[in-house]
Amino acid sequence: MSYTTENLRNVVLLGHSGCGKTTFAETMLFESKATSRRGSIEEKNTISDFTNIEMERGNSIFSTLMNVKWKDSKINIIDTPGFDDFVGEIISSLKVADTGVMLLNAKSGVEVGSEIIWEHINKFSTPAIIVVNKIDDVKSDYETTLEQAKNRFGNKVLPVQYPINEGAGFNTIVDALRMTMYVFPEDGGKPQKMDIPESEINRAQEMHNALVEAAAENDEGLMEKFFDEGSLNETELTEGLRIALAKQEIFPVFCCSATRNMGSGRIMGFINDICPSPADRPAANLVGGDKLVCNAGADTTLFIYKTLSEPRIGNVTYFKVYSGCIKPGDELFNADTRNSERISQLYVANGKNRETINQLCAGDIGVTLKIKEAKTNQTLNTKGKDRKIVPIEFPNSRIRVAVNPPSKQDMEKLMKALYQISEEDPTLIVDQNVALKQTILHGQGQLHLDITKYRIEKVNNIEMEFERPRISYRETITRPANDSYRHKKQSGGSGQFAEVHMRVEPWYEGIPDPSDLTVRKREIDDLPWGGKFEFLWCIVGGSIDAKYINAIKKGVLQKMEEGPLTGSYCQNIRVSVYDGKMHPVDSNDMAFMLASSAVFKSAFQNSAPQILEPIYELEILCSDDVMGDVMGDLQTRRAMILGMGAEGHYQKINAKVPLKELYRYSSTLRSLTQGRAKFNRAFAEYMAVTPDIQNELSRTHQMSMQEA
Ligand SMILES: Nc1nc2c(ncn2[C@@H]2O[C@H](COP(=O)(O)OP(=O)(O)O)[C@@H](O)[C@H]2O)c(=O)[nH]1
Ligand SMILES: [Mg+2]
Repeated sequence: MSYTTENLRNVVLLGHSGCGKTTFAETMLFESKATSRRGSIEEKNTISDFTNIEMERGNSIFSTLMNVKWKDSKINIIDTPGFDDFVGEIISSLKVADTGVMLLNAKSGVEVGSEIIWEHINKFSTPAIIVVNKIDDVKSDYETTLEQAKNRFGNKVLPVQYPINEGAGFNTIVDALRMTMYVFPEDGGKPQKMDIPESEINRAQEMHNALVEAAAENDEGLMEKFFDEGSLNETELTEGLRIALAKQEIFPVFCCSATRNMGSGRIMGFINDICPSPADRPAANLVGGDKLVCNAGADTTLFIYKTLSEPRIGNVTYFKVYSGCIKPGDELFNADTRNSERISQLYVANGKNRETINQLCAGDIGVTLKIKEAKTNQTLNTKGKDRKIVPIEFPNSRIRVAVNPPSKQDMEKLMKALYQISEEDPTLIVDQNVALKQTILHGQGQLHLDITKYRIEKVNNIEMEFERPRISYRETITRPANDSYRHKKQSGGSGQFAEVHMRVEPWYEGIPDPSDLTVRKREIDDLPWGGKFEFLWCIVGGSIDAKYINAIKKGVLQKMEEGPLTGSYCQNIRVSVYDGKMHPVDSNDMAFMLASSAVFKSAFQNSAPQILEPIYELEILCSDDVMGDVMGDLQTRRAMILGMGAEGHYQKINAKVPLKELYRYSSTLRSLTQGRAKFNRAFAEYMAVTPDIQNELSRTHQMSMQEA
């Protein structure tokens, strides 16, 4: 059966790893009768963590789509992994969700992961509710968790419920919105509704009043009514909360025990009554600035937020319908690849279980198989429409490692598998780096890379080793030098002859022409590896024919691709060719190329060459108590501190650090701070290395050249 847009609710389960998201999804599925038995993490039989790797590790790695029917609604549920290493799965799920369900662990309160995820919720402006889970735990502390949530997420955090008897004996929740007390049977499920006892009535009433006020505050009509009559009726209260929640003016808080199956029914009821349908959300942004309203009656637009390759099935494509409806057999047009795609099968999913469906309408989330080429972030439209939903922006990578198969024969297989994974996971970047002669994997954290290795080994059956990645250095010069070289070869019949005189200089923006030379021709190249190369042809009197210009330039560029010091790319150099000699018979392009390479190399070595290393800018956020350790560690990494100061509840440090010193930084930071820090990094610039590092690098290079 197909649901209308108004009856759809798309929720994403978010929270620090281990707070109970996957278990909560399990209780929602069971309570809504989407499943007939409740699985658990311990028994490795949850609907959401269905891949072998998730079962083996006992936590989520991929986002999983599920759906339940509750009252009038179809609730699409996306469970996400909690670790920041899998941020790609978190933000792609947030892209298509209309409500965030933020789970907190009642025994540990607001954790680092919770704060990181809350920032993502804010960035997406997603309305959110908070569920405090594990109320049955002996160490559960609802009050403290609620206080921390208010403290960290702001005073728009408003409790709807509180537990009466948290801990091992937990079975009762007071609901201040309904002004009802729920008492759960031994094994959870449907609670008995009771009057709130005398002893709790004041506290419940106070919470109720706060909710009424929040409901009235965000709508003028309701505000007037509230002032006139001092209260709101149930319909008005619901309406007011709906408005406030959609505007992120309230973040209501609920209680739950996912393992005991207590509390999820009421939360689904709230999602049905008050959380926004896709039609209640702002229109989607299109590339180019236009907006797309979620309207089932309009032309069809789908957006792919995730793909996964399943054994024996092939590509599984997850999408949200942003406009119109979709039926099996529909022919769509891919706005990114310009290809036509036939949607032959249409499904809704509960983890790995798929059920065919004959239509999905605007706002709904579904699955299709076997579409040809479509990838994450692409938009499919009715023929004739060219809409592109603004793509998900995946973050920069934070860690890199070189990979190798144990034997060369396996390289091709390994590459194929890695490219396959990186297609499903846009936060994993595979770079077959010619300059470094290594294959570099860029990812979000050590766990991210370790999981990738594990997948390659277990799923693809290919051994893979991690290796320290080489650094992409650059070479340049710091003072001018003149030099000349004569290439002469007499071998039997025809010989080879070319002589080139050349000046090399450091190039900089606005460098004046040489005062002692006449520039006849000028070429400035943006080098593919960054920096500039300026080439001046200053031959007067025809000592070298102009037909050799290209060969001479090519000779220089060849050397610039493999610098004399370390074999790295050279940059920001000006070359002026001002004299030379040619031979009427023996001169040719090859001879001039060889002469030019040779003279460039020797001139380069006489112009105080300098090795440059890549510098990254780091932004580190950490809690106060670990600030000292983080700073101390940075000091050992040749870091230049650019600034530090408080940002919200974090301390923020900005620093520039050489890439060489960032090897395994993500793991070090995690263990140094017990996870209470996170960082982002981006390439900043190339900077000169110190003389001792330069000596060491050139020596190592010379040695490796001799070995080779
Ligand atoms: N006591 C208790 N344990 C829970 C509850 N919910 C989940 N757990 C346990 O917490 C662990 C992590 O749960 P999981 O659902 O994988 O958390 P996720 O990482 O957020 O998906 C598992 O061992 C669960 O059995 C709960 O409500 N109470
Ligand atoms: Mg999970």
